[in-house]
This record gives sequence, structure tokens and C-alpha cells, in this order.
Amino acid sequence: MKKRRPEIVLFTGFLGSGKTTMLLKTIEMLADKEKKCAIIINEIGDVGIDNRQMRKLGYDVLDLFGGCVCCTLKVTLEATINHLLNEYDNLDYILFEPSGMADPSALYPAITNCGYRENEIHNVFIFDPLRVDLYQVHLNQLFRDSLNLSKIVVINKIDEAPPEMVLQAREMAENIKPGVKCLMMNLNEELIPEFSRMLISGRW
Ligand SMILES: Nc1nc2c(ncn2[C@@H]2O[C@H](COP(=O)(O)OP(=O)(O)OP(=O)(O)O)[C@@H](O)[C@H]2O)c(=O)[nH]1
Ligand SMILES: [Mg+2]
Repeated sequence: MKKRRPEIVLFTGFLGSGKTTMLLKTIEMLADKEKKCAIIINEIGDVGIDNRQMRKLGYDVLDLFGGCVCCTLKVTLEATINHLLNEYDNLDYILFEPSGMADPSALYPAITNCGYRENEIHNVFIFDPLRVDLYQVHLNQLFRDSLNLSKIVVINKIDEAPPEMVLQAREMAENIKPGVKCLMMNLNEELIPEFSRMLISGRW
């Protein structure tokens, strides 16, 4: 009997916001819970993903990394997701980090073409509070569009950003999307339990 489809989680956010850091923390947490993950990554930034790092995360994840599961998007996203769905019947999660320059809405058709409904796409928007000015001015439209598609906002770098900037980031998100769930995190530490619970339970 075929298992249900893997959950699909997108880590969106602008260049350098913390997508890869969050993704690595997430794999680590999921590997601890013996979940099987595939990663699709668009671009390797300054925090690279390599097999050595993966080896630390335990055999199950490493096993998947032996193949082509950690792909750059040489082929289209749609083909990559279909490949994962066809080749692996034991995947629990597909984690995807698009490029920080990508408009997330452009990615949705590829995912829905693979049989996911739009509301099944768990889009986590990573909002670096040190960049509020940039988002307010130059990237405002992209910010609005990204935020509107996201299921939750992670305001990270709370160890570096002064509290007033964190608050400003939160207010900015809430102004655009009233009621949006904002989780504050220092991604150099553990993910906060609330996020882990959402991911594991599938209730976002
Ligand atoms: N202090 C601190 N640094 C963070 C946090 N989150 C991410 N960083 C740092 O921010 C920098 C960029 O993080 P990445 O995870 O590479 O960001 P990205 O969004 O993947 O970047 P691109 O893929 O290049 O767009 C790295 O030096 C991270 O260590 C955080 O919560 N606190
Ligand atoms: Mg990255």
C-alpha cells in the first residue's frame, strides 16, 4: 500500500535571511524523530549543505543523500518533485529552499502540478529583522506577496537584532497580514518547540 504523500515545506525569504540555516535545523530535528526528508535547494549560499554535515544527522538522511535527492534545480522543480514522489515511497517530508530572489508565487504551479493543493504547501517565510528597512522600501511588493503566501513567519536573528527591530518586524508582518503567526527564533540555537510541533503534527 502506498503511503500518503510527503509533506512539502518551503523556506522562503530574501537573500541571506536564514533559509538554509532554518532548513538545516529542520532536517536535524526531523532526523531525530526518524523522519525521512528530501531536500531541494536552488542555490547554495554561504551556509552550504554538504554530505559531511548530513552524515552528522544520522543514517536515514544520509542514505537519501547518497542519490540525487539533494538537487540543485538543474531540471525543473516539477520534474524534481515528481522524481522524488516516484522514486521514494517512504519520504515524510520534502524541504525546499528556493533562491532568495525567487518570487514564491512562481513556484506554486510546479508544486500543484505534482498533485498538491495550494493550501497543502507549508510555506515558512523567514524574515530577518535587521533588514526591515530594505523590505519597507525596495522590496515591499515582493515582501507583501511572499508574506501573503506564507503559513507562518519566522522572525530570526533575535540574538543579534535589538528588541525594537524585532517588534517592528512583527508589526510590519501583522499590518500586511493580520493574524499571521509569527515565531521568533535564534536559528543558531534549537528550533522553538512550537515550530517542531506544527511540522510533526501537520497542523499549521
Ligand atoms: N545570529 C544569527 N545569525 C543567523 C540566524 N539565522 C541565520 N543567521 C546567519 O545569517 C547568515 C545567512 O544565513 P543563510 O541560512 O545562509 O541564509 P539564506 O537565506 O539561506 O541565504 P541565501 O541562500 O544566500 O539567500 C548566516 O551567516 C547565518 O549563520 C540567527 O537567528 N541568528
Ligand atoms: Mg541559502
